[in-house]
Formats: sequence, C-alpha cells, structure tokens
Amino acid sequence: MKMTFRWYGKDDPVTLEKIRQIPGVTGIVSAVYDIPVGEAWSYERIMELKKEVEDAGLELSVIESVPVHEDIKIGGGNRDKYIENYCTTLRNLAKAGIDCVCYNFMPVFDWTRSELGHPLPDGSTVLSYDNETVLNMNPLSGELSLPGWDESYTKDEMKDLMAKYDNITEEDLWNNLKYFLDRVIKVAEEVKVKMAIHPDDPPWSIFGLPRIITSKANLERFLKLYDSPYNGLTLCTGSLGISPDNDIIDMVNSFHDRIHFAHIRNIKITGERCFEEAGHKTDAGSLDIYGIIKAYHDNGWEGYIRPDHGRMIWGETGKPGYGLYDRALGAVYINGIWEALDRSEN
Ligand code: DNO
Repeated sequence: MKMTFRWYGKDDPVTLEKIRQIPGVTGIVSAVYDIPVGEAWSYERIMELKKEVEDAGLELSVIESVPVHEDIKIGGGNRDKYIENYCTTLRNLAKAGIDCVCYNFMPVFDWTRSELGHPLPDGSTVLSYDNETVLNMNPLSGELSLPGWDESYTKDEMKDLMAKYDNITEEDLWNNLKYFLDRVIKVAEEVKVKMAIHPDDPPWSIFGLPRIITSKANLERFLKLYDSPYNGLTLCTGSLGISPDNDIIDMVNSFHDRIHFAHIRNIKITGERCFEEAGHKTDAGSLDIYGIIKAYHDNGWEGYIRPDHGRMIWGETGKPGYGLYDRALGAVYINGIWEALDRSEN
C-alpha cells in the first residue's frame, strides 16, 4: 500500500511542510479547488498543483475529488456537456501522471454531520451524527453550515436544486450513474486512470434525497454496472461502517482488486443511526481497524491509503476532521500495523 495524506491546498493550515514530517507519508491527496464544478481542469492548473506538492518533497498521488455536476446525477439536459468536461479533466490528469481519482455520486450533500465539535471524555472533540437532530434540520433554511455542505449555493439555488430531485428515485439515480460510467470509464481505461467512487456518508437517504452507494449488495451492483478494473471503489471504513449491517472486512476480502483507495477511520456507534467519530485505534470505536488493515495485507493489496478524519486534540483548531495531529497518529498507527504484518510473515 502507499500511504497518503489529504491536503486542502494553499489555504490549509496543515501545510505540506508539516505533512512531510509525518513518518511514512509520501503521497498527497488533493484537488484543484477553485474551478467551478462541471468545468474542465486545464493541464496547466493540474501541473501547478503537482509542482507545489513536489517542491515540498512529496508526490501528488490521488485526486479527491473531481466532483460530479448535479445535472449528471439528475440526468438533466446539460449532462453530456458536463460529462465531456469530466473526460477532458481525466485526460489532463493522466497527462500529468495521475492514475487515481476519487469522486462521489451523493445528491446535493456530501458527507453530513449534526455536530462539528462534539466533546469526548478525553477532552478532544470530534464530528458526530445524531439522527433526531438531522431529521429536524431544514437544508432550505439557509442557516446551516456543516462540512460537506456546499456553501456555494444560495438559499434559492438550494431550493431549486432540491426541487429537481423531487421525482428522482433510487432507480433513476442508478440509471444516471450508469449513463455517467458508460462514458467516463471508457476514457479512464484509455488513459489508465483508476476511478474510485466514494460511498455515501452516512449510507442512508437524508433530507428525502436518494443515496445508493451504501451496502455490499449495492457496491456489487455498482461494480457490475461497468465491469472494468478502472471502475473501482474508495472504500471508506467510517462511511460504510456506520451501518452495523456493513462488514468492512468482508468487503475488503470481496472487492480488494477493485478498491483503489482506502480511507481508514474509526467511528463509535452510539445508537440507531447515531455515531461519533473516534481515534483510529481499534479499541477507540466500533470498527476492527486492525482486522481491516490485515484484510488488505492478507490480500496483497497495493492501492493508495489515507488516514481519514481525526479528532481535534492538543488544542488544535482548524478544519473539522482534518487537523494535523490525530490524522498523523492515524497514519503512524496504520503503518505500524502494516510493518508488523509484513514482518510476521518472515
Ligand atoms: C470527507 C471525505 C469526502 C470525500 C468525497 C469524495 O471527509 O471523505 O468529502 O472527499 O465524498 O468525493
């Protein structure tokens, strides 16, 4: 496996210089953040990002994400244009030497939480999700500001967008995803970029919007929509693992050759559809992180991996889930497990 770390670009308080000092981290996961969703990324802009990362002594490994325009998800009139732009971006990324792209197909909202600074007994804070609270949230109020929330939408735009999903069922979303894959994976194969869809977080419908990348059966269905090694997964333990029906170790064993990118974090399930995020170590939460890493190792897996959200510890402030310290501990923990597994084979 190749250990990577997410970096949010020039404005990220977690600088490349700091990331470089984390033992065992050599790769960066990032994106071109200031091009509007749906427009193609130019080769020049991608190379600018790559150079910045390389000047800091690191390697630009994975793009997370090339976002998918909502028109593609709803099967709107402009989808062909946006798909064409998407393919242009893939071609330019390939030309710049990138071979793995993460994206998601979640309608309107990316990852969703109800609280950004939930205190844990150890004095750290984490992101958490309380079902009751989310059920009482109104995304049209214009007052919510949470991670994964696209704040670039005005209140009216959000209303219009939500209305467009009124008649979109899960089956429609599957069809629109297939339409996208049929066109995009062909190009991905041609330019040798591995596409890795990120599961829905949380893995159930929110605000009445359909969500489909949620379970083992649905991952299987997804992989069959376009059966190619270039149509793969970002297996996010914390997203899928919130649902007790999802057995992550089984998913790794079943899909390892189609998992191109692994997101590793632990979560503690605190009730039905309620959870708080946790430190990476197995005993901090509900997921067997050791067992998951071992499953990757046992299968001789060689993809990209990154520690996912961390707690805020040691007084750090910054982007919720994306501070330096706890994610760095996560990277070292994963590397430690991997090294021990490597050595126990000899
Ligand atoms: C959250 C992330 C997601 C992810 C996108 C991928 O921390 O894992 O925002 O980047 O869903 O498209």
